[in-house]
Amino acid sequence: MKIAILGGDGFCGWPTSVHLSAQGHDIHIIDNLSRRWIDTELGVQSLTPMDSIQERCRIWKQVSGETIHFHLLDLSKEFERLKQWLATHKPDAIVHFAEQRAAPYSMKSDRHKVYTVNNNVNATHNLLAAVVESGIDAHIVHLGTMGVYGYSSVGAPIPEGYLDVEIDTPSGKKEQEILYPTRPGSVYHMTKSLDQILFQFYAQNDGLRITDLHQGIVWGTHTDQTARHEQLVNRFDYDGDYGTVLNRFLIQAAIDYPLTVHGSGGQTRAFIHIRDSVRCIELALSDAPKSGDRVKIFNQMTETHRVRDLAELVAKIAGARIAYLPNPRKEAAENDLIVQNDKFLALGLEPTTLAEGLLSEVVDVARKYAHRIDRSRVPAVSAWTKDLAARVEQDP
Ligand code: NAD
Ligand code: USQ
Repeated sequence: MKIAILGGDGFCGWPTSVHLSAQGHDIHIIDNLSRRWIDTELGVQSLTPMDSIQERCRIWKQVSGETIHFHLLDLSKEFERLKQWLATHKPDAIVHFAEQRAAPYSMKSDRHKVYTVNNNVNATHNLLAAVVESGIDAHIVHLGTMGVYGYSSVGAPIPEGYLDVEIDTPSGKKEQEILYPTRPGSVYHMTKSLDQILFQFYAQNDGLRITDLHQGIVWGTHTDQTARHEQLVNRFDYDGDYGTVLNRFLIQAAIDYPLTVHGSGGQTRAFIHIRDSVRCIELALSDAPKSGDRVKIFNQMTETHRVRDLAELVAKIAGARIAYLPNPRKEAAENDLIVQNDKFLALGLEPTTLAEGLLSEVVDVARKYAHRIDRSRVPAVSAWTKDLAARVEQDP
């Protein structure tokens, strides 16, 4: 297939690009490199030394013999160029990763809220409108998030996208299928909830073929393909805005920094290793909906864990200390989370569990690159409200 990977320079996009290229697909990365600019804005860098996207593609050609094409394009601002690109290249499938994905970054200030909404909602809507206008029949696979549901599973598993509800009407009870209700906990997660409505509309109105993958927190670094050459290494964010919780704990342990648990650490979240994330995208591409189908929704996660349990596990493996800090986020102090993920298991996913992957990740990656860590960038200082900001700043 000819596959456009929107956001293919990012943490999930790059390993997906090389994985699909290795399988013989014709890969075209579209990215505006905004994530690299945000590193500059925040004064941080990936734990792993990342080459430019052009250099990564050159090394990939050398290692694999396959070509990955790169196109510099801003999805949220360059609608006409996007439309022309689609009409000219006619991809069979489009994988859409190209959004601002950090909840703390989206809550940093009013400017960051506005940027995140403008960037994410316009990127998704521009893509959908451009696919309709160019008349192509590409299967769109979008990376959504488990967080749209707000982690309140009311004791029942979160289903894969849809819920059957019974409604009282004057003529008696009627059954209706609805999108599982969203309750996002950050401006970033809110944009993913809005994306869902855009997808529902374009599938129903224009017959677009869309799969929405509600992904949990991705951990790990390498996949089989990124491990083939030092210069193909994946990015690894550890700072207080972009670093996700388990990857942060791993590098904190490597530099003897007390593990930064927010509040009591009673938050339960869904997780998936980057290797499984890449494989799920391959599986979703092979199982495309037909035109006229409702949006196909998968829960893309393999395990759930409580944050303090993760901290205790990393502390045990790596001998780290744990610090329980005031939580800069407005979120439930404790929650349960049960998630259905039967669809990917049925398609053949064999999950990498924390138990297997964790030790090598600590040793191979976190310790190898520990000298690149700026300790001053580790604290998470982006607060959800002004009240919480005052508490975080007072934290010694
Ligand atoms: P990332 O920030 O590393 O990558 C996103 C890429 O998209 C970057 O290369 C960025 O430059 C590009 N981009 C952003 N806006 C763009 C625009 N307007 N035009 C063109 N390119 C643009 O993020 P990631 O961790 O790779 O996440 C990818 C997707 O997966 C996101 O949509 C995210 O919401 C979703 N997701 C990520 C995780 C995770 O733990 N990393 C978990 C669940 C879902
Ligand atoms: N947390 C800590 N200590 C830290 C960092 C985080 O205790 O140092 C806690 C947070 O308070 C939160 C939980 O860990 O309760 C998860 O935080 P996170 O930053 O790892 O994940 P999150 O903000 O939810 O966002 C990440 C990705 C996002 C993706 C989402 C999947 O950045 O793109 O959509 O995971 S999910 O959480 O399932 O919505």
